[in-house]
Amino acid sequence: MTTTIIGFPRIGQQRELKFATEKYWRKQLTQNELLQVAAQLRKNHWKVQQEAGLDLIPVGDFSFFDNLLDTANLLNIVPKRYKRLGLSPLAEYFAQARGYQQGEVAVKALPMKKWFNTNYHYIVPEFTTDTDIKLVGDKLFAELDEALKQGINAKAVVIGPYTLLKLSRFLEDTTAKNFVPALSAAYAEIIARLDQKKIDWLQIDEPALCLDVTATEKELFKELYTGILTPKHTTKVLLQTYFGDLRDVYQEALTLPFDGIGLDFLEGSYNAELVEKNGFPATKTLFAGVVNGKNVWRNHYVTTLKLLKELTQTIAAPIVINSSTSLLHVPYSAATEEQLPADVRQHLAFATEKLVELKELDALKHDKIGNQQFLEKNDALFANVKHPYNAAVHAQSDHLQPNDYERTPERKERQQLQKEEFKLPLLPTTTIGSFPQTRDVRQNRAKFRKGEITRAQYDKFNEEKIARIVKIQEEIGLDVLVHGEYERNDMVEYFGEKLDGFIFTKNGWVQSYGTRGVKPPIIWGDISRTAPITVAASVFAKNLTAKPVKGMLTGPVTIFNWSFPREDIAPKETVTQIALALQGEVFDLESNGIKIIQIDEPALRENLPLRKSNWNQEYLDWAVPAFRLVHSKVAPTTQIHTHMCYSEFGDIIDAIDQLDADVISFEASRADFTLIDQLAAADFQTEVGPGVYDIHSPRIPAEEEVEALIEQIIKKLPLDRIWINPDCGLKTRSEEESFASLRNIVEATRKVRSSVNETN
Ligand code: THG
Ligand code: ZN
Repeated sequence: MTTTIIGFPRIGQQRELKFATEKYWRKQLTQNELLQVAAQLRKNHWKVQQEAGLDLIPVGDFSFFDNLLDTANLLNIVPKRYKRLGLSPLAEYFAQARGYQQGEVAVKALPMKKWFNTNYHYIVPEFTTDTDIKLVGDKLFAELDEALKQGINAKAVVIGPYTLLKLSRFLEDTTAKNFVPALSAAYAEIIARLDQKKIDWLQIDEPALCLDVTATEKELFKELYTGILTPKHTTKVLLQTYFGDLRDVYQEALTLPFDGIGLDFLEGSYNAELVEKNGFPATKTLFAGVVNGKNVWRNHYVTTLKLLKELTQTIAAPIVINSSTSLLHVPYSAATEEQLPADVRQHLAFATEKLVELKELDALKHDKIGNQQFLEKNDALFANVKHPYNAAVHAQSDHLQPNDYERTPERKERQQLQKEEFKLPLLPTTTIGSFPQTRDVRQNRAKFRKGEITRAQYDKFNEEKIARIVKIQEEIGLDVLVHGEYERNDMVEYFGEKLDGFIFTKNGWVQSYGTRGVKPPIIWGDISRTAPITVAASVFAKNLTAKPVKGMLTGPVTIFNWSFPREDIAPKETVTQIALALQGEVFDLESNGIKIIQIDEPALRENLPLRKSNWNQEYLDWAVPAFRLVHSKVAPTTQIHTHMCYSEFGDIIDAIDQLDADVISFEASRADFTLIDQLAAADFQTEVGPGVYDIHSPRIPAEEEVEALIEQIIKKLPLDRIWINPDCGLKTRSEEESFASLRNIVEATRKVRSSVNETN
């Protein structure tokens, strides 16, 4: 049997690619130097895979920013406004990913979106009438040459045309259909080039086939691949799917002349049934995704071998043992996490450990003599695992009653009580919570972590920051203030660190977008809160001002979704434990006089199952109650806010309303009013703050511009249920930009208020 993976993390064990790229952006590194770093990283990563004994090694999975952007550029799908800049290919590539500004010339970046149900983001390609698809790029072929020279058994990797079309934007009345012949021709040409290089396999990634596929989309899929696979070729073509099952196009995939089909047997557990029911032709190779590319736990060999055995018994086709997804979604190696207790670390498998697992599974599959020992060792690991058990947590979660999830009185009545309580002006203004994490703030944290300053010194610095930002917010004239979140690194990592039941890596970075990464906490035991987390900072801020100060928490669903979850218990159980811990924090904030509490759920949307039919049962049915559990027992006059961003919310508006928060702020500054129209149409009951300032852009919105935007919003939504705020936290912006923008927002709001009052 053969082993392979779908892709390998590319940022480097020490995030070398991140640091080199950012240096290049700051002009501290030449293009050549950056290219050198990248080539060295590829070389190392291929070597690691080769030495681990992997048979087929992916090439083309490397990227300076994003693979979908790479694929678009390979095929000349580059909007004119970037081409017009006349830059080098690499600079033009980064201009699309990050925007470009040089003197008067400014071009915005292409939009970025969540990659399926992961925390990775892709760049959205754009098709217009003048998009001229042809194979122009050299990246894939140059990387293959590098790999071949190094003696690597390379499997070429690209993202497929179906997924490309599904994730792109179509402007100027173009549709996906317009581009089918040109795309088919271009992919066929890729295969022809690989033929010349005598590449054995081309892996075409088509995760979008695991979404719901309509009849029209099915035709699109068939048409694309009939065109691609018809010309004669010797390089074998693998249709690689992941993140779900192939139920809607399984027959079509079998019928089309693919040489291999890659199925994810973990997230797409239904795939096993598909194979069993419909068979799998002996003329194709099955790439069986059995080692989890999205979680950090060791593979349980007994279970995996059982699945592989069933497959071998059902089908006559050759089987390649594969990861279930690219390993992009897990950190590089657990071997260097020496600070973790050995009994915990032995359960972890990051990217490099997963390579070993693939090899061991392969050996076991062949029943080689002497292998029994690592099967037994692996089994013992699972037999002896001890996730910390917290009886008090179970006592609490086992006794939850329906009314623990019901807040009373109903929202309409609360809205009245809260208007009397806070006496806020019409169109109250606020921020999302974080203020810029300036260099000194990060340095202070770094010093504390290294033990260079004491806890008291660390806290004092942050208190001075809080005092300063409270004053600045008062001066700007905001109505509901925040403390600024200077004490937080990441909104999930911070809470994970304070809650019992999580473990942390030193270097477990996972790419989130471009050069940015996150270090997801790992859920290891039952979760509980041992002490107040945010109370001191919020109360400190509250005591400095007569205005209301909003307490800031990350919600249970987001903490869960942005962590690596346990697999021995259901998501519902873990998320309930997190919710109960946060409920304690909410009570403590409330009893310490914090009467407005925001519980952020930016990641609520992203873990929705890929198929709509599974949304409720598999997800919303536990996600929505978890949020409600956190806040349902507060006083009617305590105002609960939430915040969401990074996604489109149109199709889950009802679920959001059912969170039963009093106020929600949204990322909605894309200047089109889609979301606002959708909210109006759904008769949305939660008070809403649609973002009026796009914090992802360095541009400061003019007062008139914000005023015009607010005028539009108040025409569409009930006036007494609108809040005015930026569209996300200000953490990544400069203070100069943030303060100027907030001033303009507050001023614009005042103007609208007085014009509303005049007409009334
Ligand atoms: N936290 C977590 N996941 C997230 C976000 C988050 N996923 C979605 C979205 N936000 C992704 N956005 C970002 C934005 C900035 C950074 C990471 C993800 C970032 N990272 C620093 C870096 O890579 O240099 C690391 C910061 C650190 O030292 O902790 O700036 O907010 N969990
Ligand atoms: Zn946000």
